[in-house]
Amino acid sequence: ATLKNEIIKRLVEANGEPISGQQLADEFGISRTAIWKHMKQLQEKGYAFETVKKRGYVLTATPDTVDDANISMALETENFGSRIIYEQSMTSTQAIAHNKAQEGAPEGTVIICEEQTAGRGRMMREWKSMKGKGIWMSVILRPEIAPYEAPQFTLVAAVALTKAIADISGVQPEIKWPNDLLIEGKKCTGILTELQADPDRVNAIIMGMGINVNHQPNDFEEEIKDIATSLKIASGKHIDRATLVAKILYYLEIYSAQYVKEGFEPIKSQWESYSCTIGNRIRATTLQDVFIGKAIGITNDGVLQLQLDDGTIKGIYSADISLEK
Ligand code: BTX
Repeated sequence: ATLKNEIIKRLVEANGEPISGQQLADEFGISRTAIWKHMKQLQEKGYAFETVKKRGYVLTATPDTVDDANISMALETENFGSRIIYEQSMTSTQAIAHNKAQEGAPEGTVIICEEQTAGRGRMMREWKSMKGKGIWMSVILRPEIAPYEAPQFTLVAAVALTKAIADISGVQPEIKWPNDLLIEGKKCTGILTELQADPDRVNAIIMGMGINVNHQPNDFEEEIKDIATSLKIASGKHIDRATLVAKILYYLEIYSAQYVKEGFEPIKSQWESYSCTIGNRIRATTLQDVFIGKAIGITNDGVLQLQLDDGTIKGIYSADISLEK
């Protein structure tokens, strides 16, 4: 798979200049027949080439997929995304990422697909993952942190996602604590942070991200059509998903490294500037209780600070929140 990615990358960099099969064969140290076989397989995946007589191949089209070749050619990371596991259909990228992490997959490994048949949110809720329309991916992170710090990674990912989406689509989502991105009050993105840990040490964070990208209003299932939106609906344009994936990995790599080195504080101010939660009166539904009050901030640990009507301040670690009039 990696060699095919390299071939595609080489043809993209050639920028319309034909490259001969012989030249590719020499550069990659394989036979012309082997190159030809790779080209044929790439064509089957939706890549198109023009063959300029005697002079070689020109890449003329890439498929509208999030396959590894498409993502690789847009990558600008040091390490994240150097290993990409891609399939048309998966049960849940999160489930597969858990297995791969257990088997020792390195930091920055990406699991991504066109369609999930059993995508999930928090507390085993369902996450709708329509074929070819969104980004359904999990990234394996291996930060040297204690398990209690892991929830902050949801906030780190939220900042990375917000910046990547704004860069690529031109639309700036708002962060709804803890794990949603909204555009005009509707959900375009959900984040699911899961852990593999010993009592005092994180072995892996499985960072799941679901982004509605090219859905039209009619694409949303009945259950979510009133609460969901997509980047296409918000921006009015078709978004190249592979380019967006590459941008997400770029910011995720930067911000997770910064978090490990400097802690949450430098990222917190960015998080607050994108948040639509802070300053509002909200209802927080935890597993045991409901709290109503004004969200006045998050702590350096990422805990939501809620000022209740009697003036006391309650730290909320995990909850579903909604705006309260
Ligand atoms: P959550 O529990 O905060 O939100 C789940 C809720 O969001 C659902 O109950 C439903 O109301 C609503 N919902 C479901 N699908 C969508 C959608 N496509 N758009 C908007 N709203 C929706 C949020 O959980 C975390 C979701 C993470 C999803 C990623 S996808 C890649 C990875 N693999 C996997 O199985 N999950 C993660």
